[in-house]
Amino acid sequence: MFEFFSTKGFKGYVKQAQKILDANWTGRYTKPSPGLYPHQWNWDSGFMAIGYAHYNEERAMQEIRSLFEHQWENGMVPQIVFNPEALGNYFPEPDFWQIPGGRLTSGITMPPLHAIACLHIYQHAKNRRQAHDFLKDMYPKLMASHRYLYLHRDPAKTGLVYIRHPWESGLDNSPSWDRPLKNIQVDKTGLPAYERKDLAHGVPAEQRPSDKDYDRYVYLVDLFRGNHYDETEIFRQCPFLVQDVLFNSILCRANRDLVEIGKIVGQDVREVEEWLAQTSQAIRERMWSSERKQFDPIDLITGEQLPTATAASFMPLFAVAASQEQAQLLYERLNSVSFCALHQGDCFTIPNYDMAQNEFDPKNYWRGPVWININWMLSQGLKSYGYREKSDAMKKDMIQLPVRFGFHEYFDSITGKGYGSDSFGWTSSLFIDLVYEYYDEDKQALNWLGRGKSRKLKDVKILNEVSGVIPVPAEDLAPKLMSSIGELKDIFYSMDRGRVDYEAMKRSEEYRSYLEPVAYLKVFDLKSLMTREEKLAFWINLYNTIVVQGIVELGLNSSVREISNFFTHIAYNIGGYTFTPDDIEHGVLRSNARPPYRMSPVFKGRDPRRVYMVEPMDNRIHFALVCGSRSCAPIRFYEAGAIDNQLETATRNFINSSEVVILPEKNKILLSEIFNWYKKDFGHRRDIFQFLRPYLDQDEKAEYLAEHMDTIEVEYLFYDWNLNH
Ligand code: 2M8
Repeated sequence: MFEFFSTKGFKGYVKQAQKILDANWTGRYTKPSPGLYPHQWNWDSGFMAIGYAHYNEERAMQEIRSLFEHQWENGMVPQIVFNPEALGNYFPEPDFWQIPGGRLTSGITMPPLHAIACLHIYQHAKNRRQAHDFLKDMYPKLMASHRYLYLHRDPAKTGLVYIRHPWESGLDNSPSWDRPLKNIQVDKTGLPAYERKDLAHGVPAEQRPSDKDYDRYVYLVDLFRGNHYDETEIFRQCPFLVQDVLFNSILCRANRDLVEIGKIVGQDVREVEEWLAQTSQAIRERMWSSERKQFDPIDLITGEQLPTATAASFMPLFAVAASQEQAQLLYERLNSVSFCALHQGDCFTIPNYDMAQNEFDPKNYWRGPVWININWMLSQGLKSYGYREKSDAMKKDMIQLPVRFGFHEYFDSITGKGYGSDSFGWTSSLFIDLVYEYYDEDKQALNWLGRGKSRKLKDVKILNEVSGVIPVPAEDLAPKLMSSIGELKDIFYSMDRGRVDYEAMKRSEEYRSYLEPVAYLKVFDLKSLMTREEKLAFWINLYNTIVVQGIVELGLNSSVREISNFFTHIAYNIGGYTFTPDDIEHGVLRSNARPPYRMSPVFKGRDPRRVYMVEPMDNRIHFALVCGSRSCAPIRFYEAGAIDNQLETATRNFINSSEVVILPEKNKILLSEIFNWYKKDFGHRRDIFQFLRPYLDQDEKAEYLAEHMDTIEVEYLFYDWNLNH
């Protein structure tokens, strides 16, 4: 591996997304969209701040601050803060809410995303001091907002808080609310007069909630204002009280992040830890339906679960509240034709509602389309539980949907067409987050200019050097090595943040026992590898092992590029010879082909290691070598007996991941930098396309490529060198 910065990647699209946010920015907060939503929305601001955190931390903080300036005395953060200068284009506005004291807010709340957003701002801040002050300022406000929920929305102290209006769920007309809303008998004559404004902005009625829904939304608001927003009275009278899976999962995850915030600013976090423990247990135990094998909301009016098949059911993954077994069952459902399976090819993952249900509607708001915010949360959740391929496929869809179809509010899960408002805030901000997180343009640029923090190893560091006599190695050395690596990863992988705790790993007993078989390599007889398959499996596994060990031994925590000569200055002594990762990759596995952008091959002249070259080279190795960064393959153990199939799978997964994106609307294909670096192996554009074709999921994009091989424009993606934690 080596460093090279060469591509434009998503630059233009990031600019476009930033332009949308600039246009929606009011100076204090960002409107979710130019026309349809002219005020400040609660969780939208959280999502906006997450995108801003990457390039405008002032604005990210301002976004959250301005929302919390309108926090109620009881701690509630309102769903909407109205802009007095923009009144008249939305319903319902302050005249309808009639909040005591003439407040310019609505009288309900929304999923409490803000602790998550605040921690994210801090973690990405360039000005750490300022971000620390921000956290200090926000901590008591965030505490008050969670305390409000536990005090007023969980009177029975179950650990689960209730919502009292569908708008509080954020998923307004979700099929989950059909049943409880149907149970509300609305007498039209008793309903206050109102006029919907949401249909006056060019969004067709079929993409919005129905009039019947609105009657019920209004009925509930009327009840709240009639009771002057007294929570005890509302609890007594409200016909809609639901413990929602998404709301409680976000609260649970927000508690998790609030604990971290509290620790950063030196506060006693016991109260939040209790909330966290109580809510995650309640989600796991009380919301789980063992019959349907999913998490369901609980209707507090009937005391029953509300069995619906929405994407909200998967949200305990984001909360990291689901048990491993529950996560496995959720995954099976999430990765099925109901929610668009991996390699299915004729849909976008994941729609908000089960595509196999009769009521599934690919166009209608929260009743079927793909939403970027839900996918963003679920993709993180899946990654936490180790479902990296699915998580990555979702990432690819979240990036390609806005690029191909525009920065819309939601997208058709079958055709990808954008619906609802265009120039939508969180679609733009989360797109920016995804591009920065995964394609990492900025860090690339910094490193290329030599301004990144990198150091050099002076001498080659042999990682398996031990003193004393080494006994004869066990025969199954390679499997032994890999299984101990797997064990290490299992133990030190932190579920809630998706990180490997390399520090703890280094100090552990398990790590010491992993080092034992590595020492044997010194006396390993490389000639005992007879077949091509044995050689391929051995060298790929070894490459992957040395990279992981290098990361641990050198104490790297963000990128292998912290050591500028990482791939040439760590090594194993194997059978008396020194092999660096570059020797293994370019010398052995690429049959001593010249490394890209270098003058000569790694094995020069009569280098005795030449006899171990695997010839002819197999291009698929590029998708199996774990180079310790996020853009390369996930770690796997390769077996001689199965290596052909394993390499096929690795290649297919890579080619259908976010490293290869075909954009028919733009007549463009975005390709992993790997294809650019290894032109020598893959050839030029037509050869690359021919290589891709048999692996690509057979969908309309693959067809497009086949038909436009001569004209399609190629752009290479930024390579993400962040550690593949
Ligand atoms: C939608 O909801 C508002 C009411 O809150 C509406 O339809 O008027 C939802 O998608 C919600 O989740 C979102 O926060 C809001 C603004 O984007 O629009």
